[in-house]
Amino acid sequence: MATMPVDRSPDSTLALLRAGYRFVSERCERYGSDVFQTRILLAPTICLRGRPAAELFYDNDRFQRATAMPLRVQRTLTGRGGVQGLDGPEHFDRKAMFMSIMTPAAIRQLGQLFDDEWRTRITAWEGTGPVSLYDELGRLLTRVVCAWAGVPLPTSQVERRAAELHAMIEGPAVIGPRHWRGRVARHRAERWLANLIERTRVGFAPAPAGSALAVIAEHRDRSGNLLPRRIAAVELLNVLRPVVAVDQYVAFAALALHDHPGWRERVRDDDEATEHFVQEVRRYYPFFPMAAARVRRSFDWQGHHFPKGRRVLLDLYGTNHHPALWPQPDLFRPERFAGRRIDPFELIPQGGGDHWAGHRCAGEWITIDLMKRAVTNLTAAMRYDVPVQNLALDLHRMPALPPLGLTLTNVRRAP
Ligand code: HEM
Ligand code: MYR
Repeated sequence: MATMPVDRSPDSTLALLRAGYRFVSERCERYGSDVFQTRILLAPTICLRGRPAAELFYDNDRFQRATAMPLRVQRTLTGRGGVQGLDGPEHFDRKAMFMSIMTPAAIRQLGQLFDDEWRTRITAWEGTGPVSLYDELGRLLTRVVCAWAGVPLPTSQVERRAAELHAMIEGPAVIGPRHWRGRVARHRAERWLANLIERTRVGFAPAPAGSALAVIAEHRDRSGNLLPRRIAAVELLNVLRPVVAVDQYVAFAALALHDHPGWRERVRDDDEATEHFVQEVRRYYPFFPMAAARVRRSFDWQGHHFPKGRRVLLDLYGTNHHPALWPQPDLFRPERFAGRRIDPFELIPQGGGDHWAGHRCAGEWITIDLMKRAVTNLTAAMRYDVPVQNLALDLHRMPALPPLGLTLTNVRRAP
């Protein structure tokens, strides 16, 4: 049996929070191994990166999700009782509920709402002072996703709900007030949506057929039971929150256009170039750092023992930057995608494997579609300046973002 390298520190939780996106890769480089064991949250934890590791991690016979997600992540980002923590047939049915919302027509409809809203907002941005792209897009996407999902949202509530959704995304991997803001936000948002689910079910808040609200409110499990309203709220949040999270990728796309201005021309009227650009933004920029699972039954792999119950973390960011998969991984080069088949275990910013059978992100196609539209809006629909500001990405912070969320000035409609 090969010995798995072991990180000897008594506990690495703080080291992980401090090191951020490079935590796993730094140790893999030190040990010369894409598998090692450390202690996180006071328990032995196996960390993995790379293509073979990703393929292993998405094997449902070997791993489960029940009890895998740290509580601090559940209390902020994911909630409790939702699809992320389910296994087997229960997961399959719940996931099918999400996938049924993601039809090509529905994705197009969301995209059109996004484009319409973006074009309206350009007029509002014209003639105002500096615009924080992350904040503006957060509000814009909150309005758009609620309209699309059938969730009523008065204009007076947009700011507040956008702030709650942001707080949930910003809370899981920090200690202190920012974490607590995430918890409070989740509590409030779940209460809001549990109420809405209830009113929808009794007919007081009718939901448009096929909308996320209708699908989730009416979903029945194998025994014919509706979801408890709190869990239905968690699942509705699993649609609203991550669509708003696309604002982070839009800010990254704008940052990439700023740092690589040659691409502004290349993406114009070129769907393929836009696609490569967006895939490279998803590969290159740090967002969802790692996925968590537990060993379902003991097994050996590549000479290493994986005991039943052990927590395992798959480094998504590290796999997207693995030198064996991506030559010069730390250069932003969209052309690397020209002629490259997208493998389900190599490019995994939103998880790997199969969308229906496993835990791969249900919203991956939505994300790509919205990002492509954002790139087109940034390059063809508007003009703007990027004033001098600190644009350094802080890889120590999860999620990472330039300090002011990318400020634009002199925004105007394209001639
Ligand atoms: C799961 C990332 C956008 C809905 C996931 C996972 C990741 C991820 C890493 C977990 C994979 C795993 O556990 O193996 C992202 C990123 C996004 C994004 C970076 C960019 C903003 C979206 C969107 C939606 C969505 C737009 C819905 C409209 C979901 C759902 C799951 C999920 C429902 C749970 C799937 C399951 O457990 O089976 N996402 N996501 N995500 N995502 Fe996303
Ligand atoms: C979503 O809202 O589901 C998509 C985007 C979330 C990004 C969150 C980034 C920080 C998460 C740290 C989680 C660690 C999981 C083991």
